[in-house]
Amino acid sequence: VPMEVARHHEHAEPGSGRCCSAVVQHVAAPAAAVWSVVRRFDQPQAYKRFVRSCALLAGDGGVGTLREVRVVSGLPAASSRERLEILDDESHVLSFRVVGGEHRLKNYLSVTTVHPSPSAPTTATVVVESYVVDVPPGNTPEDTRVFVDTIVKCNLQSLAKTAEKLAAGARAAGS
Ligand code: A8S
Repeated sequence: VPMEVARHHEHAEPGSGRCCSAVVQHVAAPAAAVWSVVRRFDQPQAYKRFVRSCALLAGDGGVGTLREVRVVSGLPAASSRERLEILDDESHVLSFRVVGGEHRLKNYLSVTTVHPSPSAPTTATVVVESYVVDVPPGNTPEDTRVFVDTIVKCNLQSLAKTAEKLAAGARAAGS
């Protein structure tokens, strides 16, 4: 991982009872198309399949915005309250923190970065998402990592599909 990328994903050394991981996703669309989907903190349902609905409780999509996400049934969760911590349109960095809700992922913090692919910088993108979270009582760090990695991988695969469709539409329209 280039230094440039690693810099944004250096979470403070997780103490005991915390765990962290990172997921990488390749996308066959330009970084601008991917970022246009990621940056919409008010619309996580545009690509996160576990999100049933999202309402803003404060803010208008900038840093400090608070959202309440309701999740689909079948998960050990009902809702999540999340605060936007970083939204950097130049470096393509978004970070949010979970500040409440009915679920087991206490103190979840994630950072997502969007990079032009080194092999095809104008047409392909690499997305890196890292997180740190408390290990829920009764779970192991490994259990927790498997659970969260699964959700993040699903989200990033769906992000890739969404951005690829968006880019294909833009090409067809001749823009
Ligand atoms: C994200 C990432 C995660 C979301 C988790 C890990 C969550 O929304 C779901 C199930 C839970 O048990 C926790 O970027 C929580 O959204 C799908 C409600 C936080």
